[in-house]
Order: sequence, then structure tokens, then C-alpha cells
Amino acid sequence: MYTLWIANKNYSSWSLRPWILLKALNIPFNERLSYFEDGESSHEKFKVFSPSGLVPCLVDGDTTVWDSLAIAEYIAEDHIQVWPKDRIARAWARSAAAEMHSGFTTLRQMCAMNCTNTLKLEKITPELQNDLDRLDAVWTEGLTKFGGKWLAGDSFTAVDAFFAPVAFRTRTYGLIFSATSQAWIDRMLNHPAMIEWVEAAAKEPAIAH
Ligand SMILES: N[C@@H](CCC(=O)N[C@@H](CS)C(=O)NCC(=O)O)C(=O)O
Repeated sequence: MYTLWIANKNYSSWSLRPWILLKALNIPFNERLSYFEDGESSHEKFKVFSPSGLVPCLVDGDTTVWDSLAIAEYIAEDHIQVWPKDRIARAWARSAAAEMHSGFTTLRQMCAMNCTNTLKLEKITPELQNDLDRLDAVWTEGLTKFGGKWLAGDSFTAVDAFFAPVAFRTRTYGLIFSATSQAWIDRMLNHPAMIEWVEAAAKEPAIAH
């Protein structure tokens, strides 16, 4: 069985991606949670189980897979439902997940995940607005092009998992999206696995991460 190392559910957006993917697809795994060091780097602490000193990290027997995208691809080798069945939807889903993985830096910096709280943004800078506009465009495209309740069709796939932390961020910071995107956000926020994540996050100690 897979072992997935993650950090604090309230703050660790990267940890949420493979966790929600496994949960939403009903793939069994053991969860190992290692708390962030309060106010300092957790690198040394995480190096004990993760070669990069970062979470998430998946261990499967002798195999260690670090980085959320590599983990999704590794799981996909045994579980084809990780990506959409349709080739065109799969290409779109991979592109959108990769864009999330390597982009949206302003959103990540200005709207850190804090899924149990509501916070006020000082202002929406042009750079942040660009990220928000791009998110709306990507989500709207997936939802209209593939016509399902999830971003790349009727099934929850890795692309939904990759944007899951953003669904929390929209709630925390009161970010505004089109009705089409908001319907997906609401679906994500009401997903039983997202609710389970928040309930666990609420029981964690707050830190100055
Ligand atoms: N690109 C990596 C990013 C992983 C990452 O940045 N993880 C953060 C936590 S969300 C971390 O482990 N930080 C260590 C620290 O804060 O010292 C991935 O996709 O897994």
C-alpha cells in the first residue's frame, strides 16, 4: 500500500493534491503527517523521508516518489482513472495541471493556503488579477469544452486535484469568479474528501508558517 507523507492540512497546499486525488478515487493509502517547524525551515525534518526535504512524498515499497506531479503520474501507472479516459481531455488535463504546478506564483505568494480561516487581502494587484483571470479562463474552458461537473469531464481526475488548493484559497480570501467557475469551486468545497481535510485541519495547532 502507498504511504503518503504530508504536512499540516491547514497550510500545505502541495500535500493536498495527491491526498485528495487518492481519497476522491478511493485508492487506499497510509497517511503520515509531519508538522512544519514553527517559523523556520522544515527541510531537515522532512529530509528523513523525502529526498528533496519537501512534502508531499509517496513511498511504495522500495520506491520513493517526491513532487506532487510525479506522484500523480506514478499513481496513474496503476490507476488509469487518475487522468481522463478521452485523449483530448487527458492532454488538456495534463496541460492545466502542469500550468498550475509551475505557474500562478503571485496567487501562491499573496494567497497562501489557510483552509480553516477567512483572511482579508490588502489589495488585488494587477499580477494577482492576471492569475485570477487565467484561472477563470482555464476552469471555464474545461467545464464548457468537456461538459462535465469536473474540470475535464464527468469524473474527478488529477486536474481537479491540482486546483483543489485554489478552491480553498477562493473561500479564504473571498475571491470572485464567473458563475461557471464558481459552480466547480462549490462542488470542490462540498466534496466529502475536502470536508474531511478541513475538519482535520481545524484540529491542528496553528503555526507561524
Ligand atoms: N513542487 C513541489 C513543491 C513542494 C513544496 O514546496 N512543499 C512545501 C510544503 S507545501 C514544503 O515541503 N516546504 C518545506 C518547508 O516549508 O520547509 C511539489 O509539487 O511537491
